[in-house]
Amino acid sequence: MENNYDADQIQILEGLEAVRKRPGMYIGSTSSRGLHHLVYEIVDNAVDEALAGYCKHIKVFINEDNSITVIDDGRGIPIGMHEKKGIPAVEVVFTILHAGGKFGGGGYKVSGGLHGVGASVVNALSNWLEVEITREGKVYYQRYEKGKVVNKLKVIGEAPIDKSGTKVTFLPDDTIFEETVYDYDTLRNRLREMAFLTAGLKITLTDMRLNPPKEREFHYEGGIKEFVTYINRHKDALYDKVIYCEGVREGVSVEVALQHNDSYNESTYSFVNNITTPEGGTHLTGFKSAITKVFNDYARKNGIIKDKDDNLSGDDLREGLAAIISVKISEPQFEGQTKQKLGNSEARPAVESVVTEQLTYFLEQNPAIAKIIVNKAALAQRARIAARKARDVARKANLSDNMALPGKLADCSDKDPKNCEIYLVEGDSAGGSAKTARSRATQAILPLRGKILNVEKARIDKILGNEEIKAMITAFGTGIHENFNIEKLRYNKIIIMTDADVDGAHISTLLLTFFYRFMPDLIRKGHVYLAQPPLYKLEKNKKIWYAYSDDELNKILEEVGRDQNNKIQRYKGLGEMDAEQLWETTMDPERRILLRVAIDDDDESEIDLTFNVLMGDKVEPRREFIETNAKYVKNLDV
Ligand code: 28G
Repeated sequence: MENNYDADQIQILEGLEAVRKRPGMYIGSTSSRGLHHLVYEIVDNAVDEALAGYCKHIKVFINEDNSITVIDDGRGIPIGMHEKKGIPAVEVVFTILHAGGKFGGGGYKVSGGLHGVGASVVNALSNWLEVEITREGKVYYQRYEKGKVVNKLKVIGEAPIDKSGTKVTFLPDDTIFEETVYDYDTLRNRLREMAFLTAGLKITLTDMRLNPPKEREFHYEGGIKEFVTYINRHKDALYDKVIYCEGVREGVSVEVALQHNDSYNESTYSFVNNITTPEGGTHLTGFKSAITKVFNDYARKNGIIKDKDDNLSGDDLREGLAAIISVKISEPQFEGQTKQKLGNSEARPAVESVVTEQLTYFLEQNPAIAKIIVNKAALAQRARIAARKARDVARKANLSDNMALPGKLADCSDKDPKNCEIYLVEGDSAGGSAKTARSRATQAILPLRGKILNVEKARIDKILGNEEIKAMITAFGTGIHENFNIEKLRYNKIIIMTDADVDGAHISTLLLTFFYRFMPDLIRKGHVYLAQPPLYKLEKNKKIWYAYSDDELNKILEEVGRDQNNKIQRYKGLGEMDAEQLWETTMDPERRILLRVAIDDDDESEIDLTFNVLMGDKVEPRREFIETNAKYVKNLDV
């Protein structure tokens, strides 16, 4: 990126009042998202100073009052008089709305860019903002309120001559933002991403609202190579090395890192100027075509494929791929509804050229790795052909109106989906009790036998051939993937009912993974629930209590007294309850507890990772998710 700053490039557009009138134009929204955006604007400026080669460490603090402090050890924002404006440069940075490279057509903010741009927007939307600059042996200070200067820039102290940097503290304006409480995890995730994207830069985040304060440090000497290792951290990589390519073509700087794992899903994330582009664009297209071309050329040159018809498709080659594509462009153009797709035509050949050259070289140097990747793609190719057949069968089934419902399903009699719910029950015996217990009019029961297929670990042909999965698809009625239609959903609630043990939790997550991958709108629209069977039954003097946790059992015992008349039964599974008990404790809409499964759409990519983690081979992280990740499971007061 450009190193030196050209003052003439700054165009003065309008006053900060415009920002306060229409904040959405500048930061997208005034919701929690916009609130967090303020931090990214300030941190971006510090990161630019790091990219310029002068800043090594950025510290971010969430203060007790939900103000934010950012400190960098860069050169310090210049304090000299700005020629045209006759005020110190730092004051220009914080009080004048810049065009810079940041505001594209219509004034919408479209990208990260050059120094100082965005700081004035943060200032305009803050109750107050204070900046402290250490430079040339002195510490300078200025304060603003709602974007307006409170005091002239003044010297407030001395500093060693070799010390420099910038410190900014601001309190978002609570008359502008709907939400003013910062979320630690949201900031942590973004700062971690920034650290991955800027090799060598150290970023620390400290939450001062806690006692003791919570601190995390992100520092990756390997940059996006380590990002790829992180994506694959709970998976089995197919080979040890992370493949890395970098270069500059026609002003576009390109960095790519990739490594395959043994799963069947692709996790490719693309960025432009450190901003994620979930809809891809020209840089991603360049990457994909390079991958396809280089591997096919390699396979043909080495006699692995001969016929033209045998070409490995891009999808085959990207099966199980984890990759980061990071480009830096001086004037990025964003397209699409949400402006999240890179449009610059020069990015495609830039990425294509860098990846083609360096990947070709890498494969020649590492024939064993080349062979592993090509073999995996060849397997994927065969599965793809089998899957197309299976999908055709599934599609035909989708089209026919009176699809045969699965034999194991005990359907309800009410035909209005609004009133209906389906219980997915672990095991035939619990399924039997549930059939007896249920309220026939509105509750359908589908017993599921044994372990559910892990859709993260199986190819599509096998998934669509699986009996339990076929039974669920036909029972729900919605179809899957691009054929999914929520209007056809036959039940308002889909309730997963498994044993209250680790195996049961595992089955639940396997089912959730299937829904998430094949019919995510079921979860998004709030149709998926987890039943909560009790863990304990306490019987005393002919009276019965059920407890759903150890804590609850202890509370009940405190109340009734701990003595020999207590008969405590620990339920190991649903099968130990008779139909009546199952009804009373877990199925009766008046008494049961249901947890609704939710996806935080703000955080989709992170969820994607979470689900990958969840369903990977390694058992430990999966259990950790089950036991601790309550975020996606919200308690419903029924
Ligand atoms: C801690 C919170 C956020 C920053 C710098 C360093 C320079 C700079 C920033 O220049 C261009 C020029 C004058 C207004 C550049 C210092 C060249 C030489 C810099 C930050 C615009 C901006 N020495 N560090 N901006 N000026 N850190 N951290 O914002 O006219 S912004």
